[in-house]
Amino acid sequence: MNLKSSAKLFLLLFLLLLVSPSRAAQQKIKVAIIPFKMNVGEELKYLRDGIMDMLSTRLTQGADITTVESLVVKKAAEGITSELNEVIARRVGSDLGADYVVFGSVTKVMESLSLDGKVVKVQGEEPATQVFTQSSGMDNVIIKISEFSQNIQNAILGKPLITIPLFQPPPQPQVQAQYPQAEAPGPPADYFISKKKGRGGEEEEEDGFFVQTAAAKRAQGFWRSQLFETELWGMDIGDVNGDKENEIVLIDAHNIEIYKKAPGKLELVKRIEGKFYEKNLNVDVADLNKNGISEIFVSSIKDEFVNSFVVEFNKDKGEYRRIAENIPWFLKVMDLPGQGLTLLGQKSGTDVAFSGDITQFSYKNGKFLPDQRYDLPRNVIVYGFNLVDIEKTGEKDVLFIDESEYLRIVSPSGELKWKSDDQYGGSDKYFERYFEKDATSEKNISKKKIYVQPRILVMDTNKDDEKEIIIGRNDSQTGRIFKDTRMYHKSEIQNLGWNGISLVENWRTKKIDGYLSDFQIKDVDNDGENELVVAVILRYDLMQVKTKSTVLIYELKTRS
Ligand SMILES: [Ca+2]
Ligand SMILES: [Ca+2]
Ligand SMILES: [Ca+2]
Ligand SMILES: [Ca+2]
Repeated sequence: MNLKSSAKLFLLLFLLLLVSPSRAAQQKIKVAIIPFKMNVGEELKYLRDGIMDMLSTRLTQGADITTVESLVVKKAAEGITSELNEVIARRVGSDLGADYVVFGSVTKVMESLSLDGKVVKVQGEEPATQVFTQSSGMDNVIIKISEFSQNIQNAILGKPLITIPLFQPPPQPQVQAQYPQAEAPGPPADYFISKKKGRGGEEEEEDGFFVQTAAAKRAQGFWRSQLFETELWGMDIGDVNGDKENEIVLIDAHNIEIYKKAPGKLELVKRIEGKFYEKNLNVDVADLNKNGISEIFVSSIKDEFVNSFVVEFNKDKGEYRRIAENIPWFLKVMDLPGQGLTLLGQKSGTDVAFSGDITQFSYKNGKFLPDQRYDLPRNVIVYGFNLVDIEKTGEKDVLFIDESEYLRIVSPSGELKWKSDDQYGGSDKYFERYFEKDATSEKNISKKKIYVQPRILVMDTNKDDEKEIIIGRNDSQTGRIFKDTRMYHKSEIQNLGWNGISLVENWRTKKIDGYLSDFQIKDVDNDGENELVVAVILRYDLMQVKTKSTVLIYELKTRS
């Protein structure tokens, strides 16, 4: 577990402590929580207090339960000299005047955290109720602690134990929506802002405080999906089961889920569980082997090495399976000028995370094989870049987000044509790599976070036969000063066009409350028109404890 997520966990746990209600005990069930045994490394020791705090908060929520003051329990627990068991727990509970005693341990197994608890009724000789949960990886620890705490309460109240699904919509989202509800009635609001410096030929008209181009009028509102109890790290759209309708493919750090757009929600079609030791970075969907079913290209990290794979639905067997795996390339599917959808790859080097030329793959004899190399500037990475024939000369200029997150356009010969004044992209999706001694480190080995920039689209979004550039940006409250501490809380998507000397804004979405992790412009609801579809992580939803994600869908079609 890295420092950033540790700090995040701590912050969340701390905030939970703040909302812990202290009510007078009145005919309430009294519970003593004995500090858990920590079988974890030093770096996770702080978790104990956090878990204890969360336990007592959750225990008392919505139930007539009160807890014995933690310092009092601590003091009593110090007197325990032998291994804690039910008998001793009953004795301690009795001394403290408690009705129930909770004790247990937290154990780190590989990259997972195991929470083992026992709930002992002090009176009588009822056997203890065991409560157990395990996180897969360290990413879902908070959800699991929350589940564990809920189950301790359930055990005391004699209710059945529950499992909070990591990647499934809750039956009814309980969070106060930060967005208009899905299929909300009433007139659609205008969620787009546009500027006067639109592309030539666009009609401009006054509308309130903004001068809008006709393009801006195309987007009139957005729809929000249910919440997902995970961090969505990537998203793409395509017909992945061959029924001629598009599905939406979502990935979190370990799993793939396929949904279809249904009235009011995204409906789960298939969940493809991944391995906890695989860390997904990017997903693209395209039918590159031309069999009528789109493949799912997942760039993934295993033991800090690139280990990508391709999943495709097999119609005969009726199942999704990996048609290629252990691919040592970062993969990306892009719609390139003059050649259409193309699979690109880039390797990882020993001294740099992304090394070597961006290479085009072709499908031959049932295999995706590296083929033609692109001669691109050295610092161009396969993520956060695209090719665009900006001046329509037939030359493919390179558009990319540079190391400082400025957008650059570079000619094929390497000449800088344009650089943005504002920063774009911005990602806190990363993987970690160990590198041999570098100038910035005293040690022989240093660990670095490698951030993966979100996609840049180049396409005609308004059917005027001119391509636009669609790019996302995440805003940070702390700015981008601290390289390893990124706290993005708001985001937006911009549609840019080339006016002959620079890229100018046609329109942008209004600010989105959350971290933009991926987006796509495709026909997500199968009505023949493309939508702008955005995956958002609602990370600052502190009171809710759990990280949630959602998908926004913006209509782009022109309204008459
Ligand atoms: Ca389909
Ligand atoms: Ca296919
Ligand atoms: Ca256009
Ligand atoms: Ca559509």
